[in-house]
Amino acid sequence: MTILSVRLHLVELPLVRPFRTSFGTSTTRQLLVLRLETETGVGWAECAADPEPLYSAEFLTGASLVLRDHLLPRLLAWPDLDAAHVGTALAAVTGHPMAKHVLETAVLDAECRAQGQSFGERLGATRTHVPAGVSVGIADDLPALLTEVEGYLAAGYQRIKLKIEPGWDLAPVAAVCRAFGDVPLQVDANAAYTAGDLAHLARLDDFALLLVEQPFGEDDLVTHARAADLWSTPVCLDESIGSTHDLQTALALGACQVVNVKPSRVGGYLEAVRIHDLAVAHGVPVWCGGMLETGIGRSANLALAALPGFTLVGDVSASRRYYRQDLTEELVLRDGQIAVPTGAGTGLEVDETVLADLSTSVVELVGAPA
Ligand code: OSB
Ligand code: MG
Repeated sequence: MTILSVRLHLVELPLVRPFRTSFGTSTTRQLLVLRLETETGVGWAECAADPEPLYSAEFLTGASLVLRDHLLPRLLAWPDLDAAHVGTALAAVTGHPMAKHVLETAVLDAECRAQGQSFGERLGATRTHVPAGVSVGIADDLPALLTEVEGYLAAGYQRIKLKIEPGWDLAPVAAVCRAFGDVPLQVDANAAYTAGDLAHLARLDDFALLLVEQPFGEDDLVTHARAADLWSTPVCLDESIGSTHDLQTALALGACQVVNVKPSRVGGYLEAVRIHDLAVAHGVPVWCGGMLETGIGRSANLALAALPGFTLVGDVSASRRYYRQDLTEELVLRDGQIAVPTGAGTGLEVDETVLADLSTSVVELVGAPA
């Protein structure tokens, strides 16, 4: 395919409620939306990088610069471009998986739309619906947390994930267990703890959690391996797994028993499928994580989460959990599940009027301005 134009929108969407994690609080989601036009049609993707490099090293301004100055020129220079070769075309650039992800996904979307193939078909989905879980931010106090969790359970969410940090860990877990009995529950620390907290966090074993996600630093596989040995709660990695190679290392060290597969963190859906395949080969269950995506990214996450190795409930929630107005038609929760879109590409249409309204800047990186 030939790339005719590339447009980058900087978008700011209000969140329905602030989302607080151990690394910060967001009241809006700022993201990049990329529209790519080829001779066979259009593809869309969103970049998950945040305004600040807190979750990982990438951030919005950095991602747009590396896209413009280092990634796009390599993509444009690649002969006979197709989605399967985007990774190879960009491989000389070190790091920047979220920026690479947005380019590969837009090419993949354009390719699938042109071929009339859905993301689910392309990636190997075997389910038509995906059970939905929800990631619950750190609350102001325990009553506020219980009210929020109660609302999600009433809506039908099948699994609750609580964000934790030092000072907000055992008490919220105990409170949710006391209030809601044996609701499937897990926690995510976003790397907020250190090896000195191994004994403290071992007390989570009393609550029969599904897993504890990324308690320690991104590069601290050794402490994760000690935790996996010491705790009965399974250890899940998020930030530490940037590639299939990282997963090989983590498995060799015994640093995780479960993996959160987040397409943006690993450079795209094709690498996410390879991670899924490796995990399945090792008998390691995986689930699909998220980055508060709009319908553009979440529709594709649904297709990935419908692969057979995704045996645990993921963080792909309905549009309303995040936004009053999504950038696509709404993804809805029905009987605790969300339907995997069946249309070509990601299967959802971008509402270009809403997109234009919520864009704080629009740059034409390739091709003539509209
Ligand atoms: O660590 O999984 C995470 C959101 C933003 C950044 C990191 C994480 C998250 C979530 C929310 O937990 C997942 C979602 O609902 O998209
Ligand atoms: Mg996480």
